[in-house]
Amino acid sequence: MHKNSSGSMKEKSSSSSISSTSHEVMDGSDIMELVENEKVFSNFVDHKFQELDIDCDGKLSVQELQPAVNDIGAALGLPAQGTSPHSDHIYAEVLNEFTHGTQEKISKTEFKEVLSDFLLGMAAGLKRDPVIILRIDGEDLHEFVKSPTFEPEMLSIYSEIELPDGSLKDYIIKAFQKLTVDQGMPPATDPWVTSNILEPALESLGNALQQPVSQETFLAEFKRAAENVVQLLKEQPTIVAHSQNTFDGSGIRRLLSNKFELDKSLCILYNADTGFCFKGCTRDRNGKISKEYLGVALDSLAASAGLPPLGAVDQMDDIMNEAIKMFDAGDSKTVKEDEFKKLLTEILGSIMLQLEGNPVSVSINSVVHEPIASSSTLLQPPSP
Ligand SMILES: [Ca+2]
Repeated sequence: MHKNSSGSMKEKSSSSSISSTSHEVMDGSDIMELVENEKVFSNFVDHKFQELDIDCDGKLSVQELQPAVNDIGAALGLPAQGTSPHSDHIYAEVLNEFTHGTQEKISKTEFKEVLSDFLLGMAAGLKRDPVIILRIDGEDLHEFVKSPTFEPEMLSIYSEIELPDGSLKDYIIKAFQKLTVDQGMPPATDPWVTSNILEPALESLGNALQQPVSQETFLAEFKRAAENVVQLLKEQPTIVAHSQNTFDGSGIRRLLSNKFELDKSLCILYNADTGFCFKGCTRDRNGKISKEYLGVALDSLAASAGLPPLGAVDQMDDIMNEAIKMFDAGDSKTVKEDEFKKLLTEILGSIMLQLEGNPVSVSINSVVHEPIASSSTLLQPPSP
């Protein structure tokens, strides 16, 4: 597998539930090295800045910052801008970090500060939840299909599928979506996997897919489809970035137990100069803040509390929205700033208790079509 020149991918030495023979780990240590080496990082920033400063006026406009914002998005694993309101919201936040919410041009110093913050944040995230790069070439899926656990596992998946009017094809597609990289299957919902692997694999089953749905037809046709998938993966191995993130509330506990850090985080929400708090939130004539903004405020605190951004993980969205709803009760729609901060702290506390009782573990698998280190030009070392 491709390794970039700085060797940011390292062989994973510890044991892992992933059985694939070909996998590598990104743990952020190389990003850390880049940012902490003043000389190398300055050189990196100079190069990036020059590349972005199209009109050479020594400042970066909102327009000129776009490629950097897109790169950060790609490095965070977001889909392209404009494909989902959730991720667009995060792109807007990234841009806001650079421009502090204004439309003004920024200097190289400002650019360097924000870039360094992003990269360090990214490195810390990778350290906590390393990303494992898997090359899925059909071998593991082949093993799975041959193994004695194949039948019982597929029957159990079959019994979980609820498609009252579904065709045999619908059942098989659903079953592929339920397989994971552990069984050697790349995420079947990925558009590239759907059109290059899954659809051709099913097409060659032809009329067999017209049969009525039963345990027998499901097992037999799924097996044939899986064998086709093995063949297609052999011809077009798929690179998948896999990470396992556990949200257990420890990040919130750390934040809440450190008053200084907490105040600092809450302060970010409030800009003393303008009298405005975080993005888009304004106060009414009486200086009160609408409780509608609790969600946005929680989202702004997410990173420092070890939580995913709202919209990124369904199970976490449910927990966070539930907590907001719980404290959003009461008649008054607006509250004073102190009360707002208190509510926010209580929401965090409630999410913490919930996660400590029932940690949420999510497995994130995304297909990368190029070696990950070059999928974002942000992390490419400057050319000599
Ligand atoms: Ca410029």
